[in-house]
Amino acid sequence: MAYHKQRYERLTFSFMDVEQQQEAFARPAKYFYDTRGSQLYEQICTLPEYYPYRAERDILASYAPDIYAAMGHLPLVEFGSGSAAKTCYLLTMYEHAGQPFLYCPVDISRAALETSAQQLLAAYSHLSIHAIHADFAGNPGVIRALHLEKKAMAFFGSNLGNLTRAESRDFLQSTAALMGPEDVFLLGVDLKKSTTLLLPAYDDAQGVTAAFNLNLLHRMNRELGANFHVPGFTHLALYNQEHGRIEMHLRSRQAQHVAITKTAQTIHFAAGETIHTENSYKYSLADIRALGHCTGLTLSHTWFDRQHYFLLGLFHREN
Ligand code: AVI
Repeated sequence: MAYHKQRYERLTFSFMDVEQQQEAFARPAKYFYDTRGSQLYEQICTLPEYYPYRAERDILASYAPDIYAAMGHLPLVEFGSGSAAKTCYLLTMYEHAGQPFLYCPVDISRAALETSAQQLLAAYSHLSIHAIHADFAGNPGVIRALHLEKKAMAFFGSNLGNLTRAESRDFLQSTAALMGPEDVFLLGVDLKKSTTLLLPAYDDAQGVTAAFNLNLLHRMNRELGANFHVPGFTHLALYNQEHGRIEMHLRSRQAQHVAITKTAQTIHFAAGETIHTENSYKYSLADIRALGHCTGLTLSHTWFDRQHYFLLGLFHREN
């Protein structure tokens, strides 16, 4: 893979060539996250119904010393780092150790990488950053550019949940292939639970998740020259028991035609027909252990929030 590099004091940036970035997934979650979609997702994370963000943050806030001790003082690579708000709990442990440390955020948003790098370098005097601007989703191997001998890798936010079971296996398998015997992988996973908790988390009273879902239609109108009449669709969230996943759909209120200029298509929707926009898979502890096992990873440590809504699991490579 070809990378461009820029170096500053304590900060290195690597940019992966855009044409080498893969479009590996059938329903890539990334299309939700244009500027408006990213703002709406930030808002979702503050909603009373959306427990996953708070639950994972609470685990990090409560157990950061234990997690850091189990990981060791290894360079920390984070997939989908965003604002790195939760990662700070771990970075603070590294800083308190009083030794130099390296943080390698990987993100699709260059703006998020630049902003967070500036803030982190100002906050932590022992920190150096090597940021990678890349679409890592289908390809965790983008981090080979870092040439790290040993490393800890982290994937927070239950982002694994937006991949199908097969894609999750591929992601973990590719991650395991990057790991040496002393490397570790810290994974945040949303646990299976009652639908009385799950459904409101994806269909909140203020309608923020609905706006996040409907934003896809605004985006298609803008970027693909589509003519979706957005009020002609409603947000639908359901739990698919068989697959163990929340599904988000957009349901057509009436029979209608939509033209998409860029793809030269006209699509007919029957009344009540839905566009399936997102999956958010939920896992049990046994599912996660099994997923690790079939991808060559052993789950060596687990941490839960007080309500057992969410799990942070630490994996080692199986020998
Ligand atoms: C980013 N991802 C883990 C969120 C989730 O819970 O699946 C995306 C989301 N979709 C609706 N609300 C939040």
